[in-house]
Amino acid sequence: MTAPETTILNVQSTHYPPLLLRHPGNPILTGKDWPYSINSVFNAGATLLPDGTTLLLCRVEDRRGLSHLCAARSRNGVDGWQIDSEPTLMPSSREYPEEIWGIEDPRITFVPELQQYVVTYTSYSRGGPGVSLALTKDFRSSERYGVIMSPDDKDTALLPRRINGYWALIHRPMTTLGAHMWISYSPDLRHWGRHRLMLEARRGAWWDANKIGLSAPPIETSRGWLVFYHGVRQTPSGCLYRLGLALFDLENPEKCLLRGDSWIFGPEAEYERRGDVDDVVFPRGYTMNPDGDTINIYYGAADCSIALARASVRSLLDWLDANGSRERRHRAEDL
Ligand code: BMA
Repeated sequence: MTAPETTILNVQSTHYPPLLLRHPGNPILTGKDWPYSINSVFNAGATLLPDGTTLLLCRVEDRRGLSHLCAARSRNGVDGWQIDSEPTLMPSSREYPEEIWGIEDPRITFVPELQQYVVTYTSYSRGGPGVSLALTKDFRSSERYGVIMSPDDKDTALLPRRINGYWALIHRPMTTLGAHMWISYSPDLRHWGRHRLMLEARRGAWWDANKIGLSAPPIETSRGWLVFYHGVRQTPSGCLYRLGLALFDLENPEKCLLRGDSWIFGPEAEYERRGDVDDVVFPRGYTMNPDGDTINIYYGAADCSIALARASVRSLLDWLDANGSRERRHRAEDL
């Protein structure tokens, strides 16, 4: 007799250190919560507003298959969500033709110098997914800059402060070299250059072989930028989206200081394993608790719902010290 699936999964998960703890109320937001008719809600950017309210800017897919963004606000970041009664940011293909097939996967960075939130998101154009940027003070109105990285490019976030006088953007262009994380710099958020390869997908059988991308925006710690990234493993039955961890130099963020070899979080719960796209955990944002250590990580589950997991920054850094290695490009064992 075969053991029930949940038993097998629970046994497996006990072999991993519980770095990210799932909230028992998961999933915390689904399409059923929406005030208007949609297909699904997932992949939300997250931030804290000045009054302590948690704001999620959610990717909402309508029943044509096209996505827009919609804000949900909650006092405790877990329940009691107040969801905008209509889309907060709609694709506007007349003004922005690159948004013809929708806008997706926002990430939010509060930038103290601008006293604004910078939202970077995927604009789905005829040429494929590109990167667009908008500024907002309140998530009610926004100033849209349009496309800042041409297709095929996605998985972006802005660092919250300038590095050596320049804004820094992490992104994931698809090139003939593969799907790796890059960083680019700009004097004004509009013109981007000095493109540098930041983190490479490994090769062969690795969990993060061939395709990786930034997850939530980097977390600034005294030791460096702590970065969650996703690895996409192709299998005969589809892709597996899992989460890994790396640390980058504070003043030279293209320099990787430590990279974990194994993934730290992967699809295990039923709502992560089964959905419109099976086996996907996809964090897009986090908020920090007043203790300065506990983070609330909001992630899309199976492209169908939004879930929450908690982690300690100190424990993540300890794990990297114990399980990470200095990143060496083209390590012989990876090729
Ligand atoms: C990625 C993005 C995400 C999505 C994921 C899994 O390429 O499109 O929006 O969650 O695939 O389908």
